Amino acid sequence: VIPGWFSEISPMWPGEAHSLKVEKILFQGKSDYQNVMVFQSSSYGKVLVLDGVIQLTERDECAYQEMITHLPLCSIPNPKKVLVIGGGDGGVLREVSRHSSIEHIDICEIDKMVIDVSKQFFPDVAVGYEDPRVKVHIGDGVAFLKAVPEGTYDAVIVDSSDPIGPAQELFEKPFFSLVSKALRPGGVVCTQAESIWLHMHIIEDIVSNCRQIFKGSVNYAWTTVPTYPSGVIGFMLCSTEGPPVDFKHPVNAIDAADCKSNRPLKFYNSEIHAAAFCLPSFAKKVIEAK
Ligand code: AAT
Repeated sequence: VIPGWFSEISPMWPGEAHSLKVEKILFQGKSDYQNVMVFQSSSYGKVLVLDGVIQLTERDECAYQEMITHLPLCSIPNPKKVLVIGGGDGGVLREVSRHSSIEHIDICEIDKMVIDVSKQFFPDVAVGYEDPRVKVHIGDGVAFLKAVPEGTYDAVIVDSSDPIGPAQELFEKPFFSLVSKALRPGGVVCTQAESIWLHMHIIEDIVSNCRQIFKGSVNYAWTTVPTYPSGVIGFMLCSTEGPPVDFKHPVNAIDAADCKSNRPLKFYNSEIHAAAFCLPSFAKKVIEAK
């Protein structure tokens, strides 16, 4: 460990640790679920860390939040009802809000401290909470889904932390089953699905579970996020049986009217949407074989 630097050390990426130079620690706390820390870095702006793992930095959060949101929402016409699981920082809410067809957004985040800290230190991310269509539920995503009537949502976005800690169940088969029941026919889910460089075994399991559960389509997409382990992160995108969804050809492009605020999209566009589904050969072999 280098003095004055934050190093992201975890058994989920043994033998490597990305480091950021720390200017100042702004917050340190312990919630019922995890250690929460915010620091000012010298090159990526403020950084939110949970149990030693980077959740977002001001500089590159756009890549993750825009992709995890618009990959699913631009793949279906007129999304109206959306559920976000995790995502306590509010960034996914901010992105969902851009879609003018949206009528209602539920968010189920387990840790209220993440929401409070984000409102205090990341106002440009937590701005998502200002949308009156948002309804906040504090609790576990699995328990929340158990109480959701069948066919409620057009889309579910699972912005979850890694499967060590409170998010473990969000990577397991029963969870995907609950998600599929909560979706309408032809509804879509997009879940945080780790890195093709580090976690092919986890991805393999997710893909094989999803192929059993989602009778529409099952796809893997990925993007670059420099401060996530290995610099890339992927998403599992699936649809339920019903009107077919072709994720690779977005039908609901975000237009200028959806970015009417002074917050234009920084990362997402229709070309990068289609490109996100192109996989390196080593990953394609495993994912398509499942
Ligand atoms: N948008 C920032 C990225 C995240 S945040 C993940 C969120 O999921 C956290 O706020 C965490 O408290 C919440 N969470 C974890 N488990 C649950 C659960 N069971 N139910 C509801 N919310 C939960 C993801 C960063 C990815 C990091 C990649 N290395």
